[in-house]
Amino acid sequence: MARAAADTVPSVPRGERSTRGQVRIPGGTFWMGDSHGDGYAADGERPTHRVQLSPYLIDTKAVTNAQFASFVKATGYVTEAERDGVSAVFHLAVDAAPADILRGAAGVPWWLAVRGADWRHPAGPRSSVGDLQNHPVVHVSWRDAQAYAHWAGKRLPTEAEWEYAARGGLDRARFPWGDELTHGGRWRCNIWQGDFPQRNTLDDGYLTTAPVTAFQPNGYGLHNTVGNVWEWCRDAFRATEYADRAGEDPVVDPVAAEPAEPDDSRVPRVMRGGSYLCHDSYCNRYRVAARSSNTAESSSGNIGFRCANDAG
Ligand SMILES: [Ca+2]
Ligand SMILES: [Ca+2]
Ligand SMILES: [Cu+2]
Repeated sequence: MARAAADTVPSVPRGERSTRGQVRIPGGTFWMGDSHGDGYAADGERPTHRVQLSPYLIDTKAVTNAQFASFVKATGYVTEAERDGVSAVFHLAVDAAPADILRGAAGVPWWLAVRGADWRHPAGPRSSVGDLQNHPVVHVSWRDAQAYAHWAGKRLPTEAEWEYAARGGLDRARFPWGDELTHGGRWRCNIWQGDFPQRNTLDDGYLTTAPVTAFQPNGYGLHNTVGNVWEWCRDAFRATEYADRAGEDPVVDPVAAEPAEPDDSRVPRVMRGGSYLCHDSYCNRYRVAARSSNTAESSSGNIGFRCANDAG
């Protein structure tokens, strides 16, 4: 599905600046990264370091199917998954004719390439978003997310902005609400319960996406930062990013250096927050410090995004 750098996504008109659905995050300094030793070394969640951010705005919710539909209706935008004709769907969620189920991905057999899976058909051609208007849009690439933000008069958050907002004012906590995963036996986010990847007990109520306002918001009013869907951030991803910042204290408004060819579809871009597939047995990235990435052209049924804005 890789394509040449020159083959960029369709351009859309720049929208007038909009702060709709956004909350103002006051500037401040925080400890960025994993203070608990929970992370996978290869992800580069350490060293922890102090980051100082200017005030900014960020969406309290991930972009929904209804919102993305408005964007598509206004611009005629066609997503990368639609142009490719295929996207990745979790095997227990697939709703497609056998002939449309193309193959499993190497090393991650629970992901199936499904012909006709896209944002309108998140589980495959037989599915729709009719009942999922308030769920996060998925099967959107980083470049699709960029296009939406451009049109909406917003922008993607930097990785540092995402983490600071997800922390909700708590200092070095593991989750947006504190250090304990559950509270009185109740789930506070949408991840996986049971035996991954075959049996999900649905303790939290959801096999795949939950509505964007499911579960309590954090101290800044943000819903579902961890769990539900991964969220694209603006930055290019490098596992050595934090190590490279060593010596700066605090690091002020960090943004990863753009690669030589920023439009290249294969540039790895930061994703944050983990998804409904996260489970301690194989992927504990449902923590505020957790980092991951995917190439700018990639899409799947568990990647979405939320937007940010300068404080203005
Ligand atoms: Ca779940
Ligand atoms: Ca999320
Ligand atoms: Cu995960």
